[in-house]
Amino acid sequence: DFRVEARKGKEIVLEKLVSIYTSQDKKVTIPEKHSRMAIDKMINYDRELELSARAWKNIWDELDINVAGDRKAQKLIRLHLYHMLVTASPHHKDLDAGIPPRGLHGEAYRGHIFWDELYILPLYNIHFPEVVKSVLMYRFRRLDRAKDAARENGFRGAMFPWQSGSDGREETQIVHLNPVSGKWGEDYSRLQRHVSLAIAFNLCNYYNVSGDKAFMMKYGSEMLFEICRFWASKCEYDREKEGYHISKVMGPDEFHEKLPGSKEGGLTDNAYTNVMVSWMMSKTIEFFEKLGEDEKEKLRNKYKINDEELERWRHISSQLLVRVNDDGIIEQFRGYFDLKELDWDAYREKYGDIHRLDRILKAEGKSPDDYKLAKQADLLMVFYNLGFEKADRILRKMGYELPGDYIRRNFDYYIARTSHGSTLSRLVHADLAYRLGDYEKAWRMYMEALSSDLVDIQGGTTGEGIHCGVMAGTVYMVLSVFCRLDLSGDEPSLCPDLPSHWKGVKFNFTFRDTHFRVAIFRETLEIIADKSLKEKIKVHICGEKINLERGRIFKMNLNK
Ligand code: IFM
Repeated sequence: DFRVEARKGKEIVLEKLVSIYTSQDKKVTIPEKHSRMAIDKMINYDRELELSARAWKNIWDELDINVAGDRKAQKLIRLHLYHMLVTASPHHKDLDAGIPPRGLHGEAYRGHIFWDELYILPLYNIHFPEVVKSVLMYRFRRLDRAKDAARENGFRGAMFPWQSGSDGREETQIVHLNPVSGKWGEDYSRLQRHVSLAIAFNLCNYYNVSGDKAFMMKYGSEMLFEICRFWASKCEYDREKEGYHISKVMGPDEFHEKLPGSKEGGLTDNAYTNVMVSWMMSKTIEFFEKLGEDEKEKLRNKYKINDEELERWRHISSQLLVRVNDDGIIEQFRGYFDLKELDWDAYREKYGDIHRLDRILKAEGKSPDDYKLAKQADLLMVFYNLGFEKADRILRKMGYELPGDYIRRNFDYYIARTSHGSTLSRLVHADLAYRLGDYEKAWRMYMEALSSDLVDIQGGTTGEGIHCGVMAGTVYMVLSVFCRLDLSGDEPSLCPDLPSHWKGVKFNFTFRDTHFRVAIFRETLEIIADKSLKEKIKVHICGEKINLERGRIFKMNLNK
């Protein structure tokens, strides 16, 4: 209650200053005490605003991407950056929290953590690796729960949950309400065991970009080993085919939960899962082999890793089975090729918006399991995650000889059968279409992805929270696809391929403790390593190896 002497015509201003602390923050033991202390230190609203603006500027100056020649894309990229920053920023580095798919903006999925960090963390890796480390530590703290889950289900290693909350147990729903029919149905989505592959993928990316070996020795390696152990125990050897099957899983395409008519959930040899398991096992072996002898010894003793187990992972990694037809199309899962084709035009004509075809079909008394259709990219995620060359290497290592244009063929085949029922889907297809040189299609899909939350593309889901995967992914795509920034090797590499109407892009990134500023124009590229422990820094620009001198701008003509 305030008692104020009021006078006619004289304005009265009340300022309310609030301070919030949480016991989830490791540095905070008594939240109320911290809040009171903070309030006591506050002078007034204007001063707080000034401090806040300053803190924002420091973060923003690092993260901003400046696009010349496309006001709409620029605004949307900044909108996405803003919403990602209010969800996770360096201020959160000491929190025991993952990044929920719908940010801190709404209640969809009850704040559960899924695999969406796979799309989100690349952006944080290059600016705020401490945030990535903290998100990976959130998983590490729940590793024991994942080990229990593996054990309870008859496996070894660690089986991370598809959807989880603070205690790390599996919290995915087992029934699903179809708003089209008003009926409840079974939900097998917890069989998306590929969530642990996303964790392994994020671990490997973090390690490569940050070079944080101490983290890997103490935490990351255990997670990688336990995830490998889980998958090794899930593989079944087929003597006849001389290869390994993985069954009872779902891929990222949530429309397919089981084979037609089956009473049991899960599919066999989901190509995305099998290829990513192969990738992960070889990556884990590579990580181990690159360590020094002392380090290896430490991990051998601590985690009981021996040559026999490494050999088994090597064997599995080269013998996982997928099926490829005569046209070079990799089957999404065993049995997909036998499914019925859907009359897409008829459904579009009848329903208009068919992005949730699963609900439409179920309401008609049919099952999406019976058709060749997908909610979102599944097999194609392999190429999104690993890039064309690495994915190709893995497939060849697994023993598959594919036609020269098989990526294009698989892209055309699967995109024609995808309804984009997840906002993540357009992002992935836009990325691949651009890399394949399908610029018009790519740009259309990119702009749809970039506008997802602005226009509430799914007709109502934005109100339940923004979509972090597509937000962070569309921002990172500017760097990874339009500028071809590749940080998967030992040195950064760039080779711009800007959208034809863009005049230029400026951005920053950090790779293994060296901070870079980049300005790309239609004809030239400028790069400077402005902060580094090294004096000479190697980068690759359009195939050319460049030795940068710390603090000196390097200019390159892109028309050479
Ligand atoms: O993780 C995603 C999934 O891939 C598609 N459905 C929504 C989930 C949460 O964003």
